[in-house]
Amino acid sequence: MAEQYADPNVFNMDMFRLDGKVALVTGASYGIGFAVATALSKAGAKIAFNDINQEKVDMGMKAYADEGIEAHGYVADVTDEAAVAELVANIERDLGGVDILVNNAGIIKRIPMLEMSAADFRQVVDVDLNAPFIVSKAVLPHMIENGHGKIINICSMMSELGRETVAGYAAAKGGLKMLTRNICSEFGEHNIQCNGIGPGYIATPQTAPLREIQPDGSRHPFDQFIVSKTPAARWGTPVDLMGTAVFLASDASNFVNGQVVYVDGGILAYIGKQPQ
Ligand code: NAP
Ligand code: GCO
Repeated sequence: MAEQYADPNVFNMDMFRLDGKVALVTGASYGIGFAVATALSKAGAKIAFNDINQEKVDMGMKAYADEGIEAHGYVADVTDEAAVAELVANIERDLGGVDILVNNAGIIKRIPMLEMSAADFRQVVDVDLNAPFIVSKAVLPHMIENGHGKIINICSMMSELGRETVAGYAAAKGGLKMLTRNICSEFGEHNIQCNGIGPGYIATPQTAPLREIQPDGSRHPFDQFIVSKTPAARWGTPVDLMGTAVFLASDASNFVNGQVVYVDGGILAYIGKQPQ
């Protein structure tokens, strides 16, 4: 038999399990964050999440309880360094140090660039790029001390492509792809893997304006545009992201680092339907 460089029997499906791990998913009262946290919980992780106000945290806690998940919710603005330090300390007190961080919290402002104020641009970059830096910095010391860690940044198709009206968002998500690569570079030697998930167009409150039914009952033009540009011929749902999140949070991906996995129904690979 040819020399085996590793015993293939080492591989087993428990490598996809997260039992005994503590996961923090930011902005996870609903939407993509809620689905990702639910997936990590189903794989065995203990779940901590935050949102920007108590009302949303309470809403999230009920939603997790309805799924039979014992989540721990905290009020924290991810752009506020002191609030993030307190968040991470409270999680450590309640659950233990964070083993898995999902930087999910995010906002978008759809404004033509010439009408977008610098304050609007800064606010989007603050939440979508500065905050992942802040929260990652807060959890990395424990991961280094523990000798392992997983950071998953929720990037976007806009980490690769631009479009009208999303200058701040595309700049932030492009930067988040490079922050992902930088965390990989700086901490890989500590057995810390930092990867991104790049969702395509996903049906959540964030994209609801792009799917609004028109006054004449027709579908939003952007809705029709996206469906025509996506080989899967549909919008994604948060459920479509759950398997990739578990993979990137688990030991099954310990040699995957600095990558962005696009879960987009093929839209980034497709030039678009030819004119009929
Ligand atoms: P969403 O429905 O707007 O949810 C975003 C979450 O982040 C909300 O819970 C929101 O809380 C929270 N949040 C916003 N600012 C925060 C802050 N400063 N501190 C703490 N929490 C904050 O968005 P989504 O569609 O689920 O998207 C989640 C992530 O996926 C975002 O990073 C988004 O950019 C990214 N993404 C979305 C799509 C898509 O098509 N939906 C595609 C690619 C990437 P509040 O409700 O209290 O504001
Ligand atoms: C938009 C959408 C997109 C999606 C997502 C695509 O206005 O174009 O909100 O930005 O949210 O980021 O990957």
